[in-house]
Amino acid sequence: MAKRVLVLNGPNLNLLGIREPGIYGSKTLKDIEALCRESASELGLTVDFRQSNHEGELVTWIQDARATADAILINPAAYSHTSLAIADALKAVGLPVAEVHLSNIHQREPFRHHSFVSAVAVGVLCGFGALGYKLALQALAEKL
Ligand code: CA2
Repeated sequence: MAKRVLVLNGPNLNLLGIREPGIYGSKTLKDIEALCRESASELGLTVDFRQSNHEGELVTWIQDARATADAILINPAAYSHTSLAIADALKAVGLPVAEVHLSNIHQREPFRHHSFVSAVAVGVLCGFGALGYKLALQALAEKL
């Protein structure tokens, strides 16, 4: 059976392609979803692609993934830098996690340099734009 990857996107990523293309590129979240679906089918994976502006909703989806997914790809957006709840949930489910950021968070403001999620991720990709999602799916497919 095809392995299932839950792809989670955090707050404000629904605005991609509409504002700040200089930092985040011109692709919309719909474009990134299409890229993930295309890459997943090449890799023999299925993706469940979601976005939320609410920390608790993301935590609930992560908890539910115990029964519905084999791995998690997450761009936690600003919650990367603030949310112990998301990091705890990811640790609790025990699935392989890939963390993705469109921008290189280490080239940006100091408050973006630390992510609570990184400590519970198998690996982290940042600075490759939408390509990071594709690379992360490849890495998770290898891992699975
Ligand atoms: O580089 C990334 O992918 C980030 O996770 C994006 C987050 C930011 O808080 C992280 O530090 C790095 C921000 C997502 C907001 O996306 C927007 C898109 C268009 C316009 C405004 C915000």
